[in-house]
Amino acid sequence: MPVKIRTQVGIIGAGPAGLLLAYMLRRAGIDSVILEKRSRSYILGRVRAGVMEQATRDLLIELGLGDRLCRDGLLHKGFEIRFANERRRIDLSELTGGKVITVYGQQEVVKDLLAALEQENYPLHFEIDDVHLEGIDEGAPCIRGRGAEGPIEISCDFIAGCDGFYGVSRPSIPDGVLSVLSREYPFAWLSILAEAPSASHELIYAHHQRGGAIYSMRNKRLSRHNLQCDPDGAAKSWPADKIWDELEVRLNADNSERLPRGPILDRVITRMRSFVVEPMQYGSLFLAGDAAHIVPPTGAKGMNLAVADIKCLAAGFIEHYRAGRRDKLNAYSTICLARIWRVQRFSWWMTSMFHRFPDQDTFTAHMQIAELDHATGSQAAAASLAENYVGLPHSC
Ligand code: RFL
Ligand code: PHB
Repeated sequence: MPVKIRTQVGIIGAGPAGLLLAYMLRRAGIDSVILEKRSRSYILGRVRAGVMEQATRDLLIELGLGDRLCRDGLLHKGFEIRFANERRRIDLSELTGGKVITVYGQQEVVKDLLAALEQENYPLHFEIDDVHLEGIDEGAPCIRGRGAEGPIEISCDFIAGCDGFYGVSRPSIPDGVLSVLSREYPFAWLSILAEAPSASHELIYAHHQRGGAIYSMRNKRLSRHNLQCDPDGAAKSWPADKIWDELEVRLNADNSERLPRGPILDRVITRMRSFVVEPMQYGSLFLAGDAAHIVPPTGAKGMNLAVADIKCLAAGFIEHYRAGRRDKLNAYSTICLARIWRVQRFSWWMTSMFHRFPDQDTFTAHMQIAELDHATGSQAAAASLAENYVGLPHSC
C-alpha cells in the first residue's frame, strides 16, 4: 500500500529553490511536502554557487535565515578584472550606491534552510526514485514515487517543479506547450575547491589567450577557482600542479603573487549553456530555478535567479490561499521571464567577453579586449556591469 499524503503544494527537489519555497510557505501557514531524489548528505555536500546578490542576501535575512550568513558570509565591495596586462577594479559599492555581493557557498544556504525546516519537523522525503507527475492539466495533481518504505503518493493543489535542469517536472509537460530557447557554448569550466587560503581578498575575473579563469574563495581556509577547459576533457586529466600552474598563467600572476596551493577537495567539469523555457507554468505545475532556466556560471547568477523565482511563486501561492485570487500565480511566468531574460543577457555577455572561442580570429580577440577596456574604463559602462553583478531588483 502506498503512503498517501495530502498537502497544498507538492514540491519536487530539495535544492535552494525547493527548500526556500517550502520555508516561505511554512512561514505563511501553507502546507507543502518535498520529494527529493538524492540523500540528505548528498545535497548537503554538493559544492556549487558562491556569489550572492544583494537582494538574495536581504531576502534571506528578512526571512530570519541570516545568522550564519551575516557571521560567515564575506562581504565584497568590488572585484578585479584582468586582461591584456591590465588590472582594473570594479568598485561595486561605489558604482551602485552601496550595494555589495556576499560570498557564501550554496551548500551553506542549503544547510541553513534544511536546519530551519527540520527544526519544525517539515516533511522532507529523501531518496525518492521514479518520481512522476499526474493530473497536472486536470486540476487534481498527484506526485508518485518510491522510497525506502515503498511507494509514496502526494495529492495536492499545485506542484512546484524545483528539480533542476535534469529533473522530471519539465519533461512532464506535453510536447508543443513549451518554447525551448537555448545556446550551447563550445567550452566548459573546470571548478575546484581547494584547502588553500586565498591570495586575494576579492574575486578576480581573468581574460587570457589560453582561456578564461575566475579566482574565488569560500572562507579564510578554502579557495574556489574556475578554469575554462575543453568540454570533452575529463577532470582527471588535470593533475593538481597543472591546475595551479594554469591559474597563475591566466591570472597573469607576478612573482610576488604565487598562489597559495593546497589539497584539492572537489573538482568538476561543467558544460556551459544558456537555456530558457517559456512559459514556466502548465496547468497546476509551476517550474522554478534550474528546472526552467540555466545560465552559464560566468555571471554567478543561477542560484540568485532561483531565489528570485521562488519569491514570486511564494507570493502567488500566499495570495491564492489568503485572498482566493490567482492574479499573481497567473502572472508568475511573465513577471519572472522578464527578469530572467535580462539576467540571461548579462550572463551571455560575461561569457562571451571572458572565454576564448575555438574558432576565434584576431578580430574577435581585439573585440573582447575593447569590450573589457570599455566595461572597466568607462564610468557609465562600469556602472552597468556593477548594477547587473550586484543583481537587479526583485520583481515581486
Ligand atoms: P538544483 O540545485 O539543481 O536542485 C534541484 C534538486 O532537485 C533534485 N532532483 C529531483 N528530485 C526528485 N525527483 C527527481 N526526478 C529529481 N531530479 C532532480 C536534485 O537532486 C536537486 O536536489 O536546482 P535549484 O534549486 O533550481 O538551484 C539552482 C542552483 O543550484 C544553480 O543555479 C547554481 O548552482 C548555479 N551556479 C551559481 N549560481 C549563482 O547564483 N552564483 C554562482 O556563483 C554560481 N556558480 C553555479 C556556479 C553552478 C555550477 N555548476 C556546477 C552547475 C558554479 C558552478 C560550477
Ligand atoms: C564561485 O565562487 O563559485 C563563483 C564565483 C564567480 C562566478 C561563479 C562562481 O562567476
